[in-house]
Amino acid sequence: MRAGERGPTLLEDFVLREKIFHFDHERIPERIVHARGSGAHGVFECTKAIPDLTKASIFQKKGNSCPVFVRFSTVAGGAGSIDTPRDVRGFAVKLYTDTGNWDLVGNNIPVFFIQDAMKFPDLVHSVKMEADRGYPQAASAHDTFWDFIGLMPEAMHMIMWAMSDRAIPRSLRMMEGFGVHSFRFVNAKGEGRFVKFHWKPVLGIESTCWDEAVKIAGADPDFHRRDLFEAIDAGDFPQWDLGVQVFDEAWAAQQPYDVLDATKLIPEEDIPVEVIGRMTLNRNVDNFFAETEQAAFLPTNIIPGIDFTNDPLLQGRLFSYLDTQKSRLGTTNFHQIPINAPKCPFHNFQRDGMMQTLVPTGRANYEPNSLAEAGEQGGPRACPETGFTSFPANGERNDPAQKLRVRAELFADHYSQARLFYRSQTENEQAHIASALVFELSKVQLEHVRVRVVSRLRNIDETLAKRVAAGLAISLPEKAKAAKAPIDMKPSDALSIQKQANGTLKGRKVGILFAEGSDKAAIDALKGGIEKAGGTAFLVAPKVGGIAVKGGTLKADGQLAGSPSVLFDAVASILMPDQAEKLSKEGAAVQWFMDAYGHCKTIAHCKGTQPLLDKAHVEPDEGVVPIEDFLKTGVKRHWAREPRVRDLA
Ligand code: HDE
Repeated sequence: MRAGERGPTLLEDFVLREKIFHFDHERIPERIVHARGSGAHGVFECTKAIPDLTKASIFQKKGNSCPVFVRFSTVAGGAGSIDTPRDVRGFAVKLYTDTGNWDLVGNNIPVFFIQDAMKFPDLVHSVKMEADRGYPQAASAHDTFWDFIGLMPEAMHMIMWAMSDRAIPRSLRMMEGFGVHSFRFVNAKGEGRFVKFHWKPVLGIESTCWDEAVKIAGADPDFHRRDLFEAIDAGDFPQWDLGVQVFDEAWAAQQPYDVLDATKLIPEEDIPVEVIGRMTLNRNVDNFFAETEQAAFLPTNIIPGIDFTNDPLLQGRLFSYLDTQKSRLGTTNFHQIPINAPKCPFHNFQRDGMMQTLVPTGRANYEPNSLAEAGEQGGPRACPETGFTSFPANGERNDPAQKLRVRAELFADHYSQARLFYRSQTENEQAHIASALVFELSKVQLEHVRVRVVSRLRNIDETLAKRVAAGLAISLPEKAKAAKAPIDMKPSDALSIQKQANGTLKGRKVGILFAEGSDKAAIDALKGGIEKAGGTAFLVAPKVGGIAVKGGTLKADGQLAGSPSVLFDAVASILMPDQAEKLSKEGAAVQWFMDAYGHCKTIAHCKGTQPLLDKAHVEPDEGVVPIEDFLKTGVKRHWAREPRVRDLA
């Protein structure tokens, strides 16, 4: 859209702007590793039930099946690099089971370069393009990689695999896959065993020759992606058997290597691989970006019956993948993207965030809640029978600790210090707590919620509970059962604000009210004294422009109606009687003193102010002082006054 046939393009052309705007943002950050990948959908079927080993629902019955999504990848190259470099291949499987997504994020090599997650960024930095020159792309044949490797003897086993023909596969359909780490199977009795996962290609394992791989890179950089796509398209569905090596701690303890060390494999001759399922890839993606690119694999996606071990490499991964998806997909709600969303019902109290697409109903978005007691939707509950629970005993050598979702015994004392706090307050402060509770609970509409809180107050202080119950006009409920009986601690003055009040003017703000005819010298003297003591004086008058006072003219900092006494820590007034008389018909002026009095502030005044004080019902007390005594009295709350302005019962 332009102004005239050959005129300037109009900003109004939202069609142009929206199209270009969207195009400008079509890319997301590529994966820091495994950037180049190819994905496909399929199905997994259990071919042998293993309920003795795991309670995972998918393995309970032969024939159980679930949809899967698989993404194969190279590790070092960028998203647009070639398919056939010498490299490890990623073999990431997402199984959408009926108890949630299980992501088995493995490689085509059963061991890894490093033993501990701490070294992963170093490994990846060393193999990627060199930092200054930005090359080589998708290749490990360069200084920094081999420098790092030479300094990391633990990498040598993996190097054997990476330098073997395994690292130049003929086809993605002809690669083995490995979970690499020792994972754990947990059965319904709660017994745990170690498990290593293997994917065995039905087509067998096949590799290229190095010379071939190099030539293919030029002839068809998409060799593997094309091969996978075309095979599935032609109905020639690739398949893998899922095998497991299962062993226990006693067996592990006998081995000359640590089963938690990801640079070690378990020879199949020692523990045979038992086949328990078969995966068939039978559907290409409809949209590469929406599915393959947005697929977010997380080793933390596990299901009841499968658990982690203390493998330090695995433990690091448990953090890393969640974190990386946030930066790659831009939002904590990446789970909601169709390729990542579970295909079984799921519930949680996670809410909001960028790109939220779900519209949860009801007000239950926290746990615990008792909304259901009032017939409201209370939301999901943790279910120890069907939900995920962590395997408690780590069971590994030198690790006597138990993983428990618990709090230590003494944490069960919930009341002793609440009682200490309440009992350390002055009478006024206790009254404030009681009225705050009455106010808050009076706003609560769910009767049982209100009653439950009062029943808990009885564990803190019986009089407090009684006061609140009386304030709400409800009968005192039964005392809530305390997990641990509270003890009486010695009250502490440091917990009370009032017991520490010192009357200082430092940092405090004093409002000084004046009007026509007020004594400028007295105002200046008061202001000077306040400032000298570190406070601020703020002049308030019915009008802000300069007004005639005794001794000259004076400008106010704020107009009376716009400068209520709540803005000040204390107030003072220097007024001629006729002006005070006049102001006593002025709501803002009367309220000024009424509030200051009601809020227990120091009120310093000259004699002339009296008519206004009378109108505001300001009664004499130790906080209502002649103007000359203001600096001596200081800025504090005169709590002794409070029972006269408020019912503290
Ligand atoms: Fe990964 N790895 N990794 N990794 N990994 C990623 O996650 C990481 C490791 C593997 O197709 C990243 O989503 C750390 C072992 C595959 O989307 C990142 C450590 C194994 C894929 C990440 C490891 C893998 C990734 C980058 C050491 C084989 C591709 C983008 C503690 C068992 C998944 C992403 C896909 C991807 C971190 C080690 C396999 C950065 C910190 C060992 C197949 O989170």
